[in-house]
Amino acid sequence: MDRRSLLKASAAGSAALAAPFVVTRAAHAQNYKSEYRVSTVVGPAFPWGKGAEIWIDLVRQRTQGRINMKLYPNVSLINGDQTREFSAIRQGVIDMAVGSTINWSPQVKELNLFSLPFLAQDHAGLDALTQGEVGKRTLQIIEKAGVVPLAWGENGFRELTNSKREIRTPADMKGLKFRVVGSPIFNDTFTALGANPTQMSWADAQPALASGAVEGQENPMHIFTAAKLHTMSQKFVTRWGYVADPLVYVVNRDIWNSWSPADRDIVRQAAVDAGKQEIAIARKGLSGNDLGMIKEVEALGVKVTTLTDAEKDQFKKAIKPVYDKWAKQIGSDLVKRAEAAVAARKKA
Ligand code: X2X
Repeated sequence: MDRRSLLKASAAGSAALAAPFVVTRAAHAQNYKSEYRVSTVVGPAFPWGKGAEIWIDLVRQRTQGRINMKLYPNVSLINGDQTREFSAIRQGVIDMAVGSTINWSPQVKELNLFSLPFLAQDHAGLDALTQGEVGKRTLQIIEKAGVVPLAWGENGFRELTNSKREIRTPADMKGLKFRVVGSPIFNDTFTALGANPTQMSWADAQPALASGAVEGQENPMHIFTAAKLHTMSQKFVTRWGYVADPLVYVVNRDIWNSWSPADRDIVRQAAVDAGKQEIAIARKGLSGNDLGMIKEVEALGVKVTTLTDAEKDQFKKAIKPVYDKWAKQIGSDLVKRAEAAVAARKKA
């Protein structure tokens, strides 16, 4: 072989070898962003933020860094206004998120399903909802609303806390000022219970609790401890288990479509894996024989009251009109299926 044909041959060889890499790298350069912004309300000190962090790490490892996600806690991409999160994901202001159905309910009314008081009842009931047909339908509704859902996570059962007194009956709530999340069903629920609710973001809730502008709030126990709500005069906790707050791992549709099918599979599977781990973290100390979280809260000088079923019934009775009103708005069919799924659950 003379020098020219040798050069040609080796050029062809290296071009053939390099071609797939050139194509993928060019595709990445064109379609893949150097960073994908992941929104959450709270950071990695909380199970919720930790669950997002696990997802981010799994995707980075499994894509060898092709998909580089970064956590933006405190819904900072939308200045803390958590009820705008869903619209922002849809519009591409946010690329990806691990979000609460509560915060997305103003845009997707069916998601109020999970805020129907005393629907899920316990962890098995929540699993019966999210892991069954109702969960599938809910994810389809999110998809139809323009965002790609991948997996479930969990914030947790939202318990009642306040600075004034032990709450065992609706009468104990009378006139107390509660911060509630910015989804109108919560306003209706607390009003029906005789309390005085004010809607505000989580960012505004903490200074309002600290100053005494509001006297109480509702959030899962892990939020209570990680945000140190006992330092904001929250001396009474009532475990009433009225709302189980699931999370959903999602991606903006255009971002999703910009990835190769193989990368989409990786991101989806990583969300499923991260979600499972996150749910275990969210339930730690709060399920089965492990009630360590309750002891932890009591050790902070907080009185923790766990309602009996008979006591819960009084609350259920008081909020029945709210339940019925919202069941209609959510869609009676979906609500009936949800009630049936919970009734048929395998109790732990
Ligand atoms: O705002 C809240 O209470 C929180 C942090 O639980 C949610 O985002 C639903």
